[in-house]
Order: sequence, then C-alpha cells, then structure tokens
Amino acid sequence: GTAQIGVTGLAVMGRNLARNFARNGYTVAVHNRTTAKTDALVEEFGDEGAFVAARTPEEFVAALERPRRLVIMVKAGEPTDAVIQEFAPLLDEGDVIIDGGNAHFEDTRRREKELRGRGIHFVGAGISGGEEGALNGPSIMPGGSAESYASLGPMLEKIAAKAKDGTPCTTHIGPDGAGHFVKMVHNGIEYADMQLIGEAYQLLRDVAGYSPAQIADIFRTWNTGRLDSYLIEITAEVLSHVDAATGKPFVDVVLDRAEQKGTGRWTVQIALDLGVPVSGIAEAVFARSVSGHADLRDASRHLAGPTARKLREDEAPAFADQVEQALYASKIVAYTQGFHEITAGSEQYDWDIDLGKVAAIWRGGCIIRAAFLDRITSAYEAQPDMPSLLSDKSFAEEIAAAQDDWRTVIATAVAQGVPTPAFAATLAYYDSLRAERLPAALTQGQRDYFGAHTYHRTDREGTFHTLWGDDKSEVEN
Ligand code: NBP
Repeated sequence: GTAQIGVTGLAVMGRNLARNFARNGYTVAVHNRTTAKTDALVEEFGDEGAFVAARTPEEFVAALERPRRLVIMVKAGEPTDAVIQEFAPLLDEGDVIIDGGNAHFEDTRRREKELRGRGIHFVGAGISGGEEGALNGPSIMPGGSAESYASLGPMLEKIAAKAKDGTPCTTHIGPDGAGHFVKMVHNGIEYADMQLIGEAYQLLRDVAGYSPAQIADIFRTWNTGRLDSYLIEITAEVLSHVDAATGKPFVDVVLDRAEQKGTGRWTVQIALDLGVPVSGIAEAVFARSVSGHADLRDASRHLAGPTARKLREDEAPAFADQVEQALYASKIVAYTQGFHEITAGSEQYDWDIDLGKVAAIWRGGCIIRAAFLDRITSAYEAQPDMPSLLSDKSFAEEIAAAQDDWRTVIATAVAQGVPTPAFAATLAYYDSLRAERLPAALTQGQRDYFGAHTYHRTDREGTFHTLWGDDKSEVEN
C-alpha cells in the first residue's frame, strides 16, 4: 500500500478529517460502509490531494503503508465495535487503529486491552472542533501507547490546529483511555461554559432589559477582553441573527429545549464515581435536562415569582459590567472543577497526565478555545502539582477582584427570580473551599446519631462514637 493513513466512516467528521490529511500532503485511503459516500468524497474533493478509494475492508487495508494507520470515524458505541471486529483480523502486529469518535473512555480501555493482546495499537483519540475543526485543524487528544504516538504524532501535529504561538493542538495525553477521558472532560467544561454564557444572556435580557442585538454587542465587547473565546464569539453571532421567516431575533423563534448527546452526562457520572465535585458542570447538564421537561414547565408557569423592582435603564450598563465579572469568576471555577476531574482520573488510572499540556492543546481548534487557556497553561507550567487552579495566585487575585460583583449578580438573579444554577453553584463551590468550618461536622453528628457511623475529632486522633440513646458519653472505637 501507498497510503500513510486511512479513514473509514465518511460522514461529516470522517470526510473532513480525510480531506485535512490529504490537504497536508498525505496519501489517504478512504472507506465507508455505504460506498456511495466514498465515491462522493473522491468525486467532490479528489483534486484536494491524493485519495485512494477503497470499496471493501480488504481493499482498504491493502491500500495502507505498513505499519498501517487506520482512523475509525463512525458513530460511537456499537458501530465502533463492529468496525473494529471487521478490520482487526485483517491487520498485522504493530498496526495502529485510531478511534476518533466520541467513545466513552471505559470502552476505549476495553478495546485497547483487547487489541493489545493481538499486537495492535489502539489509540482512542478525542477530536474537538466539529466539522469545521476536522477540516481546518481540530484539537486532538490521543491516548494509547507512547510507541503508537511516535509513529502517529507527527501526522496528528500536522493536521491539528495551531495555537497562536504555533504549537500544534495535540499531544500524547497518556495510556489507553486517557485521550477520551480528557475529551469527555473538555465537553463537560464546554457544557458549563455554554450554560454560564446562557445565564449571562438571560440576566442581560430579563434583568437589564437589553435586546438580543444589544446583548450581541455586549458579547462582542467582552470578546476583546479576558473572555476572548470561540464560544463568546459565536454567541454574539447567534444573538445578532434575525430569523428570515418572521423578522424576529433568531433566539426568540428557537424552541428552548436543549438537547445533549451524552459527554456532559458522562463527565458528571464519572465525577460522582471519582468523588470530584464538578457542581458547575453538573448544573449545566441538569439545566439542559430541566429545559427539556416541557410538561413540567407548562404545569409550573403559574407558580409565584418575586416582585422585586426591575433595573432602571440607566442602571443597566453597570449591571452588564458586573455580569462580565460574574461570568469570568464562574468560568475560572468551572475549569478548576474540570481540571480536578482530570487530576483524579489520571491518579485513578495511572495516566500521568500533564495538565499544562492539556490546557495548551485546548488553545486552538476545539470548542472551548479561549485566550484564557494560555494563562492556565502558564499556571500549570509554573507549578505542575498545583492542588487546584484556584491555588494559582493570579487567578485567585482576579476572583478576589470580581467576587463582590459576582455575589451581587447572583443575589440580583435570586431577587428577580432568574435561574442562574451554574453561576450559583460555582460561587457556592468557591465559598465552600474558603470556609473555615463546613456543616459537614453536623452531618457527621447526624450520621453518628442514626447509624453509629462514627466521627473524627478536631483535637485528637482516633475514631469516636457518642452513645446518643444512652447517657451521651463518648466511646473510642
Ligand atoms: P455519525 O456519528 O453520524 O456516524 C455516521 C458514520 O458511521 C457513517 O459513516 C456510517 O456509515 C457509519 N456507521 C454506522 Br452509523 N454504523 C456502522 C456500522 N455498523 N459499520 C460501519 N459503519 C457504520 O458521524 P459524524 O457526525 O461524522 O461523527 C463521527 C464520530 O465523530 C462520532 O463518534 C461522533 O460522536 C464524533 N464527533 C462528532 C463531532 C461532530 O461535530 N459531528 C465532533 C466531534 C466528534 P454509513 O454511511 O454506511 O451509514
């Protein structure tokens, strides 16, 4: 074979990824279960580079140079297993299968282990950036063996997005499922980012009284500052868009029920298993869920709300500035929680993930790309074993400067009855970490009372139990 890489699964993502490889000078073997898609790709884009159209798995494998590198870009779940089972028997020792789909990292661990036993490298690679990123440069988060990265890395680095300083937005994340785990948390952070932006929008609309077009301008201004990011940029685009059919703001004609494909939910499920408080991300997932309960919402519209005074027009600009502060502070906390989950996953599965590098490869290509990630990169470079992003002096200082406004915005939201679950959850997390004493002491007392679950004391070592039903004397266990 002559192709340096092959892509099987030519829906939007696979097709664009194949074109990206071809545009970068690689010969790309392409294959799809339904061959019409293979033909269409070569017909439409054949002049962009060197493609080898393969009709059967055998033709596809034969087209590849050895060791073979074969990217699977099919629907995550059973289709991925089906394709692996179809191709693996045709491969030789040392060949590399890359799964670029949104696989659950536990599936990736299982597949990697099975294929390792057959001498095949399996690389679960998280790919972010949607169709546009796949074509012009995504952020790529490959797991798998270090050996596989030696052969694959240079190609991935070539097709990946480049950060402003020219660094490719890909790196070897760690063994087996590390890449898909990091991609999962990326998506969880993306959920939180989007929800926080949504809450900021709602406050500017319902409390400050701005129109969608005015809010688009506010976001454009924010995008020139520390909130500079892809999601803020596209938010302004969406908010300024006018529906052609009705002449109304586009955002007012879209049904307000958010859908989800599962990576945000996984982030929260795994966080619960690992014991990591990702409350901001969890509230973002729940917020989508609440929005989807149309019947519940219909049945609740008559429920009483507050009678707080609305802001006057001349008060709106100052409030908008406060919302920017709140958004920034909450964003720092959401990222702090996401990075904590990566730390916990890395410890649990022995992945040895470099958090600074993770932040670095999210600076371009992916949905959460943001100027702010440069700062996270430098923070982890300066202090790789930082217990939390909030331990970084400059982030702590920025939150210190923002916190009064952050509190005011949330207090105003509560007074006006505007739901801001992610703003509130991230502030509560921040205050929980700061607190001298938490009511967890009372919780321990209750647990000891009803279940003799015991407790530890602040003043001496040991495990204790109070004889609650008796003379309330304390015994040491
Ligand atoms: P889809 O997720 O819509 O999958 C369609 C592809 O899967 C087609 O090529 C289809 O072949 C193939 N396929 C299916 Br379905 N079942 C198969 C089977 N049993 N055997 C062989 N092929 C099978 O495509 P996508 O939206 O391009 O996404 C691909 C992957 O990338 C997914 O895992 C997705 O989660 C991930 N991803 C998507 C995005 C995005 O923005 N869309 C971003 C990041 C990651 P056919 O043509 O013969 O039906």
